[in-house]
Order: sequence, then C-alpha cells, then structure tokens
Amino acid sequence: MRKRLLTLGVSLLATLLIGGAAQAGSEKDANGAADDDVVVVDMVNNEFVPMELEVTVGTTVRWLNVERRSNHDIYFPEEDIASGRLFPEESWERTFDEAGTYEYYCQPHENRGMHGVIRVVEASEDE
Ligand SMILES: [Cu+2]
Repeated sequence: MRKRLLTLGVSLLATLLIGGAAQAGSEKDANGAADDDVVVVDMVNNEFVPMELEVTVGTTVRWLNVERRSNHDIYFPEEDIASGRLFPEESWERTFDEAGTYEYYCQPHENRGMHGVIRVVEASEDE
C-alpha cells in the first residue's frame, strides 16, 4: 500500500514536471497546437495587469509576480481553484479549455481590489 502511494506520488510529480516543461516550451508542443498560446498577466502594485483579458479556447494564461516583495495568489471562487502563494518572480499557469467568463482574485488582497477576469472565447473560424 505504501509503495502504491509512493508510486502515485512520483507519477504525479512527473506529470507536474512534464507539464512544467511543456508549458515552458509550449511554442512547439506535440499537438502542433498553435502559435503564441501563452498569455502573461503580471502581478504588480497589488493589481493584475491586465485586469481584464480575453483569450481564445486552449490558451494558457501565466500569472507572473513582478513585485519586489509582495506575494499574491490567484483564486477562482466559482471553481475553488487556487494557485497557492506566489512570491516575487514566481509564476503559475492555467489553461482554459472551455469558453466562459472566469473571475478571480488574490485572496490576501481581495479587499484591496486585487481582482481580475479572464474571458475565454471560441477561436474565430475564418483564420
Ligand atoms: Cu495579492
């Protein structure tokens, strides 16, 4: 039993690592899936920049903490998805595979207006 758990842990870790690597080099991912499909949102001065972002389905959004010292997180209340604390120079990614409006905020700074929204739309067909 213990061994199974360990194996599970290792494969989970491997998945995370592979995921990380794939994200880092996502311009040439195996599916041949598109171009510049990573969009960056900066966290700076207790704000998400841009605060509102529209992307097409399949896009990965990368939140990057560019503060000098503040740490932030990204929390999607409707889905209860959280990044965990991000310290300066750390980042977190989420890929949006379904169209919709995704509101989120930074839990430590929710009351200071650190909110954002990702609008995910279908890719236009005439391309
Ligand atoms: Cu914050």
